[in-house]
Amino acid sequence: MTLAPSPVADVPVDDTDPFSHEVLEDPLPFHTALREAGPVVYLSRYDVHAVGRYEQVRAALVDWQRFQSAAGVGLSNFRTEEPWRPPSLLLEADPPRHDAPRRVLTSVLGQRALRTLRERWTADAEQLVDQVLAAGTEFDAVPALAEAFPLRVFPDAVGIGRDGREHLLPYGDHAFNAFGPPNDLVQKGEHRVAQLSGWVGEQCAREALTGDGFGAAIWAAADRGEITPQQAPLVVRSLLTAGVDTTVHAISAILYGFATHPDQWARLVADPSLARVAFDEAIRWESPVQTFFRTTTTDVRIGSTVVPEGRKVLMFLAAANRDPRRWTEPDRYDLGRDPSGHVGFGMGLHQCVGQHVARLEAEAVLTALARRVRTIELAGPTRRHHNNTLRAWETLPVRLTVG
Ligand code: HEM
Ligand code: OVM
Repeated sequence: MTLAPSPVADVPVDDTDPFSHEVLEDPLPFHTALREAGPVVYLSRYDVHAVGRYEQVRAALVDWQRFQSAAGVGLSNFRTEEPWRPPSLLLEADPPRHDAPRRVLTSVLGQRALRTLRERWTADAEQLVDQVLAAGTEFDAVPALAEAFPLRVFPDAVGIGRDGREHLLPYGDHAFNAFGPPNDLVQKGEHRVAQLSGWVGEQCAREALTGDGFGAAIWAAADRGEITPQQAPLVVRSLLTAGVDTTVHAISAILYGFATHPDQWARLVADPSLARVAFDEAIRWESPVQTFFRTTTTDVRIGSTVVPEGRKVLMFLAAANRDPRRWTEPDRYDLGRDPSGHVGFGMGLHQCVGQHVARLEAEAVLTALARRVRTIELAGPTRRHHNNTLRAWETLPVRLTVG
């Protein structure tokens, strides 16, 4: 650790590339070093400041006035760089522009919509689990469950057509890579980005959407004047960007948690009402969305360091979610703890507006599995999927026993 000059005090400097394959394969040692180095660290590789402790990550998340989103929540600074697509009206907006789209999505994804979906998704999950188990008890859980369930229910819930749905995961994967630096992970997506963006854009038109989904509800809000007709397609785009890969990797995280903590699976089987805690604890423990950036709107003091105005700050949600200053035995996947307060969905104004959708999907799958599956174990070598923002699995071979 070296120290760099700063107006108030020396700030710890780290030259690690957090978006390198080495760190993406196993980010935990870097997260520990970041938290240990201090409340804020300068990442010389990217000329940004970073926070990894729970207290500072949470403080930045809730302070939207001094840590803005409208300059982009990735490394790229929209004040000086052209965004790769028109910015999100939610994620990449500050008040007051953020307010109306946010109100619309809060209502569209609210209690009433989810009540009707709960019954349908519970039945869909039972059916999928029956299908999977009928085909065998040893399989790769990523395609068979983690990808299959969200792809079975979410595009229908939004109301898009059947053609081209295979574009959803690659589009989301690229969007989450694009928050990072323009490294090989971004480059590998670039040859397809025009085609993928074109397809996603077409799905957001009123004519492309069924009459009864989230998409139609967003257009209905435009008809009522709550957002403009120009805004409606971009709000639909937010669902298609943020709503698929995230839930896929969250379900993978849950299955990996249980496969490596068999005592916790026994607990869930004995008490299926723990499905909700199991989901939030998995979000805390794995943090499927690992990081987001903010941009300072003024000089901001963090600890004894002043981050100047207009600078990018990288918030490590994943490091905060395992900060021993906040969590006891943070590395344990433990259904006995209260995971509330984790920052895996963010916090404050931008806190995930789709979290109840994600929770409902995961609860449906978990409840269906808990009814039939006695034990889950890993059945072979696992492989990570690397993404600049997401913590993900490519392969999770599992062996189940049923009874
Ligand atoms: C925002 C994570 C699922 C839609 C966020 C943020 C996080 C996050 C960390 C905060 C971004 C920030 O503060 O800058 C996750 C995780 C998910 C998940 C871990 C799965 C377990 C979903 C789903 C949807 C969705 C299913 C859509 C149905 C959104 C949108 C925003 C958002 C639109 C922007 C909200 C705003 O800026 O006001 N999500 N998300 N997410 N999420 Fe999710
Ligand atoms: C969006 C959005 C929101 C959350 C995450 C995200 C790609 C995108 O509004 O487009 O990641």
